[in-house]
Order: sequence, then structure tokens, then C-alpha cells
Amino acid sequence: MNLVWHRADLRLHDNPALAAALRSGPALGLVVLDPNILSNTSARRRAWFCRNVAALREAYARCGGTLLVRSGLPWEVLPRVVAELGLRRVFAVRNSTPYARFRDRKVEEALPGRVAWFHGQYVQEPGEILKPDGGPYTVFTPYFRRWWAALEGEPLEVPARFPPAALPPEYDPGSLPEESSDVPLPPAGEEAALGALEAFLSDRLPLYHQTRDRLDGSGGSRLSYYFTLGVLSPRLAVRRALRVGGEGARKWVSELAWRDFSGELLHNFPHMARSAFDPRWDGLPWQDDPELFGAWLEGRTGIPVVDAAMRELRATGFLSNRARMVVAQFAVKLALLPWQKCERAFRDLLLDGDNASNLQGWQWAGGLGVDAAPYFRVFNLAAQAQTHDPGGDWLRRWVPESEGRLEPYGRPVLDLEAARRRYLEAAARIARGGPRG
Ligand code: FAD
Ligand code: IRF
Repeated sequence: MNLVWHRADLRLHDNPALAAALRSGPALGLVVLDPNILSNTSARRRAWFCRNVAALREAYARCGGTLLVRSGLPWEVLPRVVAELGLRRVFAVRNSTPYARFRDRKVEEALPGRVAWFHGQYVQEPGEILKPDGGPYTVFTPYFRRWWAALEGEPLEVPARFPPAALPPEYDPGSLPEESSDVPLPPAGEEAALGALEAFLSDRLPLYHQTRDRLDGSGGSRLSYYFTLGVLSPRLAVRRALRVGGEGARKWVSELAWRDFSGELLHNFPHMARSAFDPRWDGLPWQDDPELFGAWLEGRTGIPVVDAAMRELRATGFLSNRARMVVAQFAVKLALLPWQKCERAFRDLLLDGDNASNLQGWQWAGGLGVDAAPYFRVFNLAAQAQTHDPGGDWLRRWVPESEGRLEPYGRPVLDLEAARRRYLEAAARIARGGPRG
């Protein structure tokens, strides 16, 4: 009997580790509740993870299988479970964040030669899309060309009934904690995710290229919180979208390629978890001001579009891509708040919060050297609201006290024009200093 260790692949469908394990006979599933991850995150995110583990356990049961749940350090838990049940091998989908690499090396050391790794977190595996000279891509457009050319394969079939796995009768499958969330959670599990994918493909995908930039997020799929935990296979989503076809589908698939690009960047440039992708930008004159940080985080800056976004995020755990760009750029370029602190706090509010995508998003929006985004582009915040929330409904919903006006209200925490000048002067000095000085 073998073990399938689920981490950021909380699904049965298109799961290469599970499919391979079942091809070689009976298998048990396992999720390790890892204190290194769970005690470092927010209640809403713990609850979202646990709900999806519960749904995975139900999906196993429907196929006649069993998903075990254990708490502890994976390099201690896995050898114990393997020994207790006399298991042969461990099958897992590879992840490549810095912690995942550290953890997985320790698990391999504890179970030498007995762990088999599979692709499946991304459409294209980090480390495999390389420039003709063998180096990693740092700019999205040429990466995307190679990514597209390498698209292949159909999603994997997983059998509807698993071969029976014999557990000793007294063996405890383990229980899940009842985590409570401070925001309403979307329906958990792959059936809900697959249903939401189908609804998006038929209702909103055809116009996605025109509607994706709305501040209220109504043009997007809202599938990110499923992709983050691998409740939905990105490869399957790309296949389904391309089958629908059209301009909307091509644009949407390119956004999923941005997700892969994020994974690729963090895999190849792990320093970006701590410092700016181009470390010269760490030299901006950061203002570690707790008042300003609190005003940003809690949506009381007096800048309507920034406050609407942060309030929506706190109240729902979700935010459109456009609004994320606005608040990140405001925090980095105008407020000059230490970006690592903002990135971290922001991730804890997001149900889809993901190491790679959030780091890439922050460093891209903040002009910290990711992709070819020019540093001197600074949003006009009122124009952002006017263009991307044309009726003003989103702004009025989240910041009623601004009464639909786009200009700063009450007592704004920053003079936007002075802040813009301060940033541009400092940034120009850094840019003149030459590349990676
Ligand atoms: P859609 O527009 O329907 O896109 C489809 C899918 O593509 C998304 O579900 C997501 O998985 C992926 N995707 C889309 N845009 C991006 C992108 N720019 N980078 C990476 N993947 C993308 N996304 C996260 O999943 N987790 C994060 O922690 C995260 N943090 C971000 C922080 C900032 C500052 C910025 C600017 C962006 C961040 N994003 C993050 C990317 C993006 O904003 C969200 O993925 C998207 O808004 C989710 O909405 P959706 O599912 O409707 O996306
Ligand atoms: N993976 C685990 O193996 N164990 C856990 O307890 C995890 N908790 C998580 C909580 C939240 C909010 C997210 C993801 C996890 N994951 C857990 C999946 C991780 O992304 C994955 O383990 C990754 O390899 C860690 I969002 O770097």
C-alpha cells in the first residue's frame, strides 16, 4: 500500500500523484497539519484550508478511499505513518516555495528513495521553461511565448472507485480542527470549484478581456482561492477555456500563465521572498510609520479608492486584481511603507493568499524590478476609480462617507502630489545608479 501526501493539491481530479499511486495499487491519502504553516497565518486562511481538507476527505470517502489527517512536522509525521502501516512509497505533487523545498528535502532524508514527486501545482512546472540560453526568464512576454508553445497533454483521469485499502480497524484517521473564519467562506471542495469554473466559462469568459479590469472584480472568475490550494487543476482550467476559445479565453489563459510566472520567479530567484527582485529598490526611503501603516491596512487613509479596496478585502477575503494593484502601488510608491510588512499583512487577509503570486504582485505593482514595469509610472488614483468603476457603485458601497467623490475626503493621511514627487525623486536617483548597483 502507498501514501498520497496532499499539500497544495487538495483535489482528486487531474492529480498526477494520486493517479500514479492508484495505478500501482491501493493507496491512502494524508494531509499533515503543519504548525510551521498554520501558526503563521490568519484564522480565515486556516479555516479555508481546513474546509477544503474536509471536502477532500469526503471526496475520498465517496470513492471508497480514506484520507488521514495528522498534526505535526511532516518529516516526523510521514516516517511514523509509513512505519505504522508498513507503507511502500509516498507520492506527492511538488511545490517550490523556499519552505516547501526545505521541508521536502527533510522528508526525503527521513524516507530515502521512497518519495516520488509529480508536477501538478502549475500548468508548466517551475524551472522547466527556460530561455534558449538555458537561463530563467525575468520578463513575462517572452516567458509566455515559450509557456504557450509547451502546452501539452490532457488532464488525467482518476478512477471513480479506488482499490480497497486495508486499515487496521483501530487505526485513527485523525480529526480536523473546527476553525472559525471572520469572513464568510466560499463553498469548499473540488465539486464546488469545478461548478464555479463551468459557470464562469459559459457566463463570463467570452467578455473577460473587456471586463477583467473592473474594481469590483465582477469580470473575473473568482477561482483564485481554489487554485491557491490546488482544489482546482490549473491545467484542466486552461484546457476547458481553450475549448471555449475566443479573445476572452486567450486573455484568461494568459492570466493563469502569470500565476505560473510567479511560481517560476520565486523558484529561480528565492531572494525575492525577502528583498526586492532588483535589490537596488530596497534603497527607497521607507517610512516605517505605524500610524500610516494602520490607516492603509484598515482602509482609513482618506483616499476613496484605497479605502474601498482595503475595506472590501478585510470584509470578504477577496479583491480584484485592479484594486490589488492600486493599494499595493499606493503603499509602496506613495506611502513608502516597508513593502515586506505590507505584503505579509495583505497575504493574511486574502483567501487566495499565495507566497509566489503575492510576492510577484507586490513587486510588480511596486516597481521593485519584476518584469519590465517602469518605475516612473504612478497611478492617478481618482482616474483609476473613474475608469474602472465608472458608475461609482463599488466606491459608494465601501466608502459611503466619500459620497461618491473621487478626491480625498475627511483628513487624508498623505498629500498625494507631494508624495508622488518624493517617490519620483528618490526613484530617479536609484535608477541613475545603474543596474543592480
Ligand atoms: P482571473 O482574472 O479570473 O484570473 C484567473 C486566474 O489566474 C486567477 O484565479 C489566478 O489564479 C491567476 N492570476 C490572475 N492574475 C494573476 C496575477 N497577476 N498573478 C498571478 N496569478 C494571477 N493572486 C493570488 O492567487 N494570490 C495572491 O496572493 C495574489 N496577490 C496579489 C497581490 C497583488 C499586489 C497583485 C497586484 C496581484 C495579486 N494576485 C494574487 C493576482 C491577482 O490579483 C489574483 O489572482 C486575481 O485578482 C484573482 O481573481 P480571479 O480569480 O477573478 O482572477
Ligand atoms: N500544506 C500542508 O502540507 N500542511 C498545512 O498545514 C498547510 N496549510 C496551509 C494553509 C494555508 C492557508 C495555505 C496552504 C497550506 N498548505 C498546507 C499548502 C501549502 O501551500 C504547501 O504545503 C506548500 O508546499 C508550502 I494558502 O510551501
